[in-house]
Amino acid sequence: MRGSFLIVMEVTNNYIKFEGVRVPYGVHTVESLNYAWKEFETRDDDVFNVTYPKSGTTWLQEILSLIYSNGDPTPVKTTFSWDRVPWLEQHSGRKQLENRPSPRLITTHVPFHMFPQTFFKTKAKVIYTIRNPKDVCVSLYYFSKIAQFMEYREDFQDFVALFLSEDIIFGRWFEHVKGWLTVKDNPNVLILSYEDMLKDPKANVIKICQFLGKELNDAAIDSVVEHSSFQAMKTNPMSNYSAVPNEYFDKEKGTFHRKGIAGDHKNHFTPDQEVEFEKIYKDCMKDFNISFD
Ligand code: PPS
Repeated sequence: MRGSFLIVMEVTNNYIKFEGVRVPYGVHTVESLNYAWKEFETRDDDVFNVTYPKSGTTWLQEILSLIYSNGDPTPVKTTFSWDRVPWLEQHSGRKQLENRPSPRLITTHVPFHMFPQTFFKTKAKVIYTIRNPKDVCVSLYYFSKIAQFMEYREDFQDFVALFLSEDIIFGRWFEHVKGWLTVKDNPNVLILSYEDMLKDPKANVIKICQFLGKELNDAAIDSVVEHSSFQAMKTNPMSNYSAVPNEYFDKEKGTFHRKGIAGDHKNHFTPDQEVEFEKIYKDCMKDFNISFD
């Protein structure tokens, strides 16, 4: 049951269930989720980078930072991504965002129904990036190995079952994406595709600039593309999470920037799993016209 007056909340193991959505506890609290949803004061020039986990969040953090520095790489080389484009719903959100000068660049994984209520009364903008859910699942599987706050299932088959269940963090991919697609025609919402960004990063940077009303010259656009490339980000300690202590990310078990490609699911899903996943996908997404190469 959902509604603005009823918050269904429960804390078990390392997770909170808030408004029917499970999120890691500690980095998120009931207070921080409530702040994001009910108390956050959206400003007209706020820009939100919204994603389901593992869909291109960090990539967009880099692109937005670079667009707002007119292609100058200094900020991305000197300031951590989480300080440049802070997380709205995390416990640090209020402190990071409240007195921040405009324009604020803000990151969030919250589903549509937990997004700041004040957004809809403003001219603020949302960029929502979508990635093939099978690749999201693979990426999250490897991430759950390194992220100590996530439930890990060694067997990939078991992990797919978790991914398809309501116990997965931030809720199921299908509901998250469908929630955000309800506002796809809002002129203040831009929907991007991770796969399309891989195919043509420059065209996508130009699209983002146009959406944000940012006029960058060609050299600046090239600089945005160059400094937000997978290789540049993988080796940038300000963006690759290598500075996170081992108690949160066990770096012996992998790196945040893993492959950065489309189609890795083909190396992980068995033919039977593919068929099963496609069946669920078709059923859940039947009213939505999105497909992945
Ligand atoms: S998180 O934890 O939700 O913030 O993760 P997120 O940043 O959304 O997703 C991580 C995956 O995105 C890949 N990535 C990139 N791909 C292409 N280009 C760039 N610049 C880039 N930066 C990050 C990252 O490698 C993860 O995907 P996988 O498939 O695991 O490699």
